[in-house]
Amino acid sequence: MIRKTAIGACVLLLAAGSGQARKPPKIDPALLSAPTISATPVAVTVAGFDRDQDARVTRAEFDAGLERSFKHGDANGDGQISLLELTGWAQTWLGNAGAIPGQYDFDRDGDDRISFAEYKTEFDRRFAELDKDKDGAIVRSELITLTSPRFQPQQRGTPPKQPPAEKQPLPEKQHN
Ligand SMILES: [Ca+2]
Ligand SMILES: [Ca+2]
Ligand SMILES: [Ca+2]
Repeated sequence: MIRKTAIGACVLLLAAGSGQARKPPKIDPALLSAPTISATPVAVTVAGFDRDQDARVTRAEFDAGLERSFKHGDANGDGQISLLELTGWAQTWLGNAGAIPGQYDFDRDGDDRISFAEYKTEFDRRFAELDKDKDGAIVRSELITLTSPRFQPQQRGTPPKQPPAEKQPLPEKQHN
């Protein structure tokens, strides 16, 4: 009697388990086609330059932020950010030692040191790029990045537009 009940319970558990496996959670197609909202490391840095916390970085706040972050990055205070100092600067201000902008963005004269002029040149370029409406201030909508989904959800019954890559003729194997 007891044994029978135990077996019955096992069967029920198995049934419940397999039932769950057959039904994957439904994914809202709207979520798959929605753009991904993100912020680049430099956008995070620029957002941090907002001194009066009105979520708007003015040119004056930007310039002050440049001086502050440069001085912070120049750990030994010799007026230059060395490559070693740049690693610490990137880790602190960009959130990762390998983030962009890096050595090759800043060091225009290739002397393995970043002067304040070089630092400002790169950040000035970034300011112009970020300030999309050219009003001289950077708001949050100018700091975020919208990325379109890489894979659009396919409509039912629509065949893929391109054949799989392995079935496409390779250019180097074509004969003229
Ligand atoms: Ca230094
Ligand atoms: Ca340099
Ligand atoms: Ca703006």
